[in-house]
This record gives sequence, C-alpha cells and structure tokens, in this order.
Amino acid sequence: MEYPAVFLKPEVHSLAKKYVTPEVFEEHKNKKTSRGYTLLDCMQSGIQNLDSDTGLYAGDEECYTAFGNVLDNIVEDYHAPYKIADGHTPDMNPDHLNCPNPDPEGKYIRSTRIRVARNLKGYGLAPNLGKQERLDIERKVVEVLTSLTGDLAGKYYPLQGMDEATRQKLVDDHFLFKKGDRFLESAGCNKEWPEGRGIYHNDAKTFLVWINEEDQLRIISMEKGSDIGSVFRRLCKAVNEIDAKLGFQHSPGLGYITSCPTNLGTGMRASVHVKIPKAHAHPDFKAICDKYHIQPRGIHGEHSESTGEDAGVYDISNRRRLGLSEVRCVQDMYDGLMKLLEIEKS
Ligand code: ADP
Ligand code: ILO
Repeated sequence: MEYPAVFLKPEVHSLAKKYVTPEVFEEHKNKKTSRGYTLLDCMQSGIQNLDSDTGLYAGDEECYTAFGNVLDNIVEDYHAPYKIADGHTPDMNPDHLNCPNPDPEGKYIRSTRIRVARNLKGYGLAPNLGKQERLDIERKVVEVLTSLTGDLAGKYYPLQGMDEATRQKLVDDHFLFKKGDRFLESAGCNKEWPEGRGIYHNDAKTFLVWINEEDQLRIISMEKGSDIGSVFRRLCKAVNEIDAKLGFQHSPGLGYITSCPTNLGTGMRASVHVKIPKAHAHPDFKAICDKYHIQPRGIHGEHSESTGEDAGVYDISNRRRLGLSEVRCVQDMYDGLMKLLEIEKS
C-alpha cells in the first residue's frame, strides 16, 4: 500500500493531506477496523477529488479511533476550537430555543429547513455498507417511520422503481437528494444505486427522511416561510421518537457519528432560503458569516450557485455542529440571519 503521490501536488489543500503525512501513512497503513476498513479506504474521496476540503470519509465508527490520532486531528481542526476531550452535550428541547419569527411578513425568507444526520447502532457507515446491510437498514427504518402518527405520519417512496419525472420534481422542489456527487461516488456511497435508497415524507412534505444517502438517515423538518420554532419543534419530536425505537451511533466526544467528519456532533444543518442581494454584495459579507458561524450556499444544494430567477437568494445555515447543542446550532443560524437582514434592510 503506497502513500498517494497525488497528495504531494501543491493544489491539494485537504485536511486529509495535512494530517496524513507520508510518515503518518506509513505508521497506520496496515491497520484495519473490524469491518475491514483501512486509512487508504477513508482517503479515497480526497485522492480522487483533489479540490476536497476535508478529503476523507469514515467507513464505520471504529475508523474514528483506529488510525492513531489522524481522525481526531481532522475533527479538531475542522471543528476548532472544540477538543474531543471537552465532550459534546446534545439538547433537542424546543423550549430552550429563542427564535421569534425573523420575517413574519415573508418579504425575505422563502423557506426554513433543519436536518440532522443519524446512523443506526450496529452497522457500518455509507461508504462501507454491503447491499444486504443497506436493505436491512432500509427495512428497519421504514418499519419505524410508518408507525409514526399525527403530523409525522406518511409514506415511504423507494428510489428503485420511482419514475424519472417524480424523482426530478422531488429534487427540483428541494425535497430529495440527487444521486450522490463525485465526492460521495469516490467514497463508495453510491454502490448498487438506487437499491436501498428512498425518501419517506408526510403529505404536506414538512417532515421527510432520506434513507441511505451520505448517512443512513437524514431526518428533515421543513416548511415555507420563516417559523423556525415550528420547524425545530417538529424535528425534535420526530428525532426523539425515532431514536427511542432504533438507537443511533453516538460517542461522548464525537456526538452523533456520521460518515463525513464535518457532520459529527449534532449532524445538524439549520437553513433558510433568503433573498439578500445587498447583504451578499456587502464587502464585509464573508467576515460577518465567519463572525456569526454561518455558511452561505446556492439554493440547489452544496456547491451550487444562485442564478436566474433565484439570483440573490441564498441558503444560510449554521457552520458549527460539534461541541454545541442542537438548540445552539439553530440559534447560530438565527443570530447570523438577523445580522444579514439588518444589513439588507439598511
Ligand atoms: P444538506 O447537507 O443539508 O442535505 P444540501 O445543501 O445538499 O444540504 O441540500 C439538500 C436539499 O435541501 C437541496 O435541494 C436544497 O435546496 C434543500 N434545502 C436546503 N435548505 C433549504 C431551505 N431552507 N428551504 C428549502 N430547501 C432547502
Ligand atoms: N468531501 C467533500 C465535502 C465535505 C463536506 N460536505 C459534505 C456533503 N459532507 C470535501 O472534502 O470537500
């Protein structure tokens, strides 16, 4: 097993390159997790995508501890100033949130969405799942989801056999994932696509669960407008009920375990689609985003741009996920959003 020579190219700036030096690689290259995953397996996405920022995915929970300090270093660098020894404390109590509707007249905010990533205890993570395991996970999760009641009651729509027009409409309307991007492809998350993948949702499409994409579950609450409290309340209810029935992979220092180290902790991304052309053009836009720990994206998912009739509409979300509670993640998004709205209005 050779150190990936492409990492020596100057354009590679990933955290994987930073922490897996040739010496470190030599030290850990022959180690395997009990599910047979190696450090080189974890690094595939960064090797095949030289523009990666992180450049590494875990194939199972054990990867986070199997290769000396490599993953700890990557986690602590991405989630700085958090230290794994500090410990991560969850809080999914919606009563602790203080987010009065930021745009009751609906002038700026089109929609609000909060998602968490979760994986079931006793299984590998997406890059290292066999076909049968993926199908088992799908069956177990669907069984629990279809037992939910009230506003969480809905139906499961498997990707296998879904007609193309329905699938495309779900993607265009921001409900469904696209086929995993090149990063996920090279991490091994797209194997046997689309078998075992699908989406559960209620009739109103305000509660949705993606099954077997980058993580086994992406639990999503979303709605038009800007009632962040309502979106968070629905999410908490759903996540707490599902957790009680299935049990999620979790560790005291890493929080909820996810395949991408950037999602560890809460696994949460709380976002609004908001029209802020002026704030976006402001010279301090990036500095404000950094100060408030928020991240701007185009509105068609990560790595997308906002163009055409969507020009000026951005996806604004929390950037921090580990070492702070779910409540605090939503609060980060809210505080940053309020600052951007203040600039937009002035
Ligand atoms: P994530 O990692 O949170 O799933 P993506 O950026 O890949 O993020 O987005 C997934 C889908 O969710 C995309 O279709 C995106 O447009 C949609 N989405 C994200 N935030 C919102 C929002 N606030 N309102 C409506 N749709 C959203
Ligand atoms: N693997 C990519 C993307 C990392 C963060 N995004 C997601 C979807 N996990 C990279 O290393 O740049």
